[in-house]
Amino acid sequence: MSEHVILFAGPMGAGKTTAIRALSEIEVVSTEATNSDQAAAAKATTTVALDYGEISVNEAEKVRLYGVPGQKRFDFMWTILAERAEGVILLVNADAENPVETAIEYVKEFFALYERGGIVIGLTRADLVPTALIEEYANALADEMPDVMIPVFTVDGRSNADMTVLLMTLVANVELKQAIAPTLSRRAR
Ligand SMILES: Nc1nc2c(ncn2[C@@H]2O[C@H](COP(=O)(O)OP(=O)(O)O)[C@@H](O)[C@H]2O)c(=O)[nH]1
Ligand SMILES: [Mg+2]
Repeated sequence: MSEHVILFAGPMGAGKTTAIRALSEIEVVSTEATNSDQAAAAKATTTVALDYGEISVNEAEKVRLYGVPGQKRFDFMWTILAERAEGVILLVNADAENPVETAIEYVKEFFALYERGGIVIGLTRADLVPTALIEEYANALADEMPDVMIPVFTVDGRSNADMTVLLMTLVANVELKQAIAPTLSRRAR
């Protein structure tokens, strides 16, 4: 049984927990940590969660799904998981402020995973805004990082079908990269 480790990242409210629940074949495990950083958060407490789910692609392949908190102050979790992660699904809520800028910010933050396996962007909550054009995201990415290929989809975080398309696109990218990696390193020698 081979396995993939995939992260779900993105701002709070983007649908990470929901998406992992929509995909997972096991009951999702969520660990909660209470933040008392009063300076950063106006609320008395902010709950952050690390979610874990699993899905099998076929009899021989399992995908471990980890939802990681978006806030930089929790990035010790990211450091721990980053060693094993092969790709990241960035969920960005289209109904938040400046979602295009947010998407670019997250791509930069998780760029190491682009190089290792891949990044895909899922634009969630697009049903709640009059226009959410994926072209805007694709164009902003092309301006900012011309040589980078990151697929952008509109998805409903609650939909198993939508999330499966997004996940399988990423897994395909990861497997392609792993398949050609030996060829590339042979060529580099
Ligand atoms: N209308 C709509 N609601 C969504 C969509 N995706 C997620 N949600 C809802 O958005 C809320 C926040 O999702 P959650 O998974 O808690 O976000 P997280 O903070 O990233 O874990 C939940 O109430 C979800 O049901 C979507 O595509 N459309
Ligand atoms: Mg959550």
